[in-house]
Amino acid sequence: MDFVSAALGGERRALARLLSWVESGSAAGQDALARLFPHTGRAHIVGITGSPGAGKSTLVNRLARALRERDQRIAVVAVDPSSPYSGGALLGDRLRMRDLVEDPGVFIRSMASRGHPGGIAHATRDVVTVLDAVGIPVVLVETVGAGQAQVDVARVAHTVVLVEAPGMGDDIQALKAGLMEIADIIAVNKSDRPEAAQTLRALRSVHHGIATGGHHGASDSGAETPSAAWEVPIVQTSALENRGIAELLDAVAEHRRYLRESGAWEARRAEHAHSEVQTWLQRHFQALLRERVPPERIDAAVAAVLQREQDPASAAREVLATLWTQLEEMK
Ligand SMILES: Nc1nc2c(ncn2[C@@H]2O[C@H](COP(=O)(O)OP(=O)(O)OP(=O)(O)O)[C@@H](O)[C@H]2O)c(=O)[nH]1
Ligand SMILES: [Mg+2]
Repeated sequence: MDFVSAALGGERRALARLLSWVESGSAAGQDALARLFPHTGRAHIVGITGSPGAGKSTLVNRLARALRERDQRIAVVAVDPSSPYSGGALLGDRLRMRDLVEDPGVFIRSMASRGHPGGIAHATRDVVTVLDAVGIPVVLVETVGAGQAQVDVARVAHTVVLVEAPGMGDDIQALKAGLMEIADIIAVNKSDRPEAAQTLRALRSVHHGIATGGHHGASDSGAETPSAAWEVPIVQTSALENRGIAELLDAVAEHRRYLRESGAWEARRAEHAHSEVQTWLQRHFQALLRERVPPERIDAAVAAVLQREQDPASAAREVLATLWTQLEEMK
């Protein structure tokens, strides 16, 4: 069976199979990605990031439902550190997403946060590529609650929604984590709680003065940041009480329009492409090392360093020289 054609034809099982291949970094996954790539470029990728417990999953659940009411097909990708298994079950149980899981217009994928060659951001990118290729117009990507993955979502998403919530002390957690810089939209969730007013004030004062528009622009891809500025909107939501969801979706749609009209969409594509090519270069190179340099050669280098016969950088350079020699001989 040709899973790529089947998935492109809308078969969910074939899609699930492709995603598993891609996630595990298998050769079959890489072949599938190569065939799917020409079909990509249409989906709007929306990253949902923020502090642990801010309500990202609850909000994603609400957004997914609201999008379905607008008759949009969607996919949800949730990076779940506790999930060794990828699939909808865990998410379905915990978030009462069962009716969403059963909805043929919704595709839910829960990814483990570990065990991906190239890292989780890269694996997420590949998963999103597949979902984009099969024609799903909106993909919501929820990051894990903490760490670099929160920031890395900007490497995948066109639009980053930063979810903040009251009750995490007076200081804004996201500032420390470097999240404020990547936010295109800020959602102050749990606005049903009285302390939310304080969080909102704090965010407004902090946010005032932060450069807008070029927040993803600190890239090394050389892509021009668009001149037109984007004013980061702060939207109050209560995922619990299902309030502010339409406003948040409007802000997301507005940001998409902005990206398209300002040229920022293409700039962001260039950043993503740059980061992807870099990651693949590293992956290919590591594979080459693994395949071409025997482990004993590396052990010998380590031994030389332990004996203080050689410093680590020189030892590594010599290992590399062995690889070059091999490649020369292959010619
Ligand atoms: N009061 C209130 N509670 C909320 C709201 N949204 C989520 N919660 C609660 O906050 C807790 C955490 O919600 P999650 O949606 O799991 O938060 P999360 O950001 O996905 O958490 P991690 O993925 O673990 O980082 C749960 O107990 C939710 O019921 C809200 O709008 N108001
Ligand atoms: Mg969550």
